[in-house]
Amino acid sequence: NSNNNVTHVVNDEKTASSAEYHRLWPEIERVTKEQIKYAQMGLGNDAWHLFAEEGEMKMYRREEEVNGLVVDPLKACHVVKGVTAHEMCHYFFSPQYRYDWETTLEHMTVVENISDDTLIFLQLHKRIWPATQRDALFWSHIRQVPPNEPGVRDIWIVVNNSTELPKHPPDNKKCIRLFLTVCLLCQTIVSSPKEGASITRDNLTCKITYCSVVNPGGWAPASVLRAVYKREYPKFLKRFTAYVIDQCKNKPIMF
Ligand code: 6CM
Repeated sequence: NSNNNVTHVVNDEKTASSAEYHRLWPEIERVTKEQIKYAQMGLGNDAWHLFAEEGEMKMYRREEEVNGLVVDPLKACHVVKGVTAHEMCHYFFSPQYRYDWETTLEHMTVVENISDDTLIFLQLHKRIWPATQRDALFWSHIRQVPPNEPGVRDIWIVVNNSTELPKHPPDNKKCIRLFLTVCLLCQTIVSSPKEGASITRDNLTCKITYCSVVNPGGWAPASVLRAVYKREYPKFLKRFTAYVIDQCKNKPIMF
């Protein structure tokens, strides 16, 4: 275990993350940087198809298949008032809130605690008829990202990316392992309060970008999968953002 080798590092500087001594660290670093770039480029030049819109929320997808399996990439943006990027990401990352907002879950466990900002989750998702049930094993990493535009106070991201663990091999009979790469990138914008007044939640706007690519890992009927995604992704983003607003409303602001 590479974590045992770190005691010789005597350093007063706060390290960015204690996960940096973990075997997965190079991958976490690479995928996180890629996801920051991917989320920040917006829709880029690719042909995205708007499939759901409600208020400030817009959801786009591209129809893509790999070996006959639907892997449609999804990008969504949303703007919510009264919460910070850190609060949004905190509720998305932390296991103790997951059952409150994640409606596709049957069961969830943290199988490895790499550090305060990096966990490995094993999740069993609800079965979608007529397909075999799915599970997912993925690392999840939360971090602050330097702001790159004037007007943006801070940026936070959570990245979820499938991984493997010898202790938790896929069953592939009663349950098929799916593969996911998901990110939630949030920006805080703070409007100036009236002269002399302090910042309240009325001054906060959080801009959200959510990106997801899920490979079902084995056969699943394309039309059923696309119908489930079309219904479940908007439901997820609305429910999750409403949940965070509700959780935060009577708490001090967490920047
Ligand atoms: O990003 C989302 N959730 C995170 C935490 O759980 C994580 C998980 C992603 C799993 C994506 C796979 C979903 C499809 C699995 C089967 C769906 C069964 C639906 C049954 C409903 C009754 O990144 C939010 C994911 C929102 C997915 C719609």
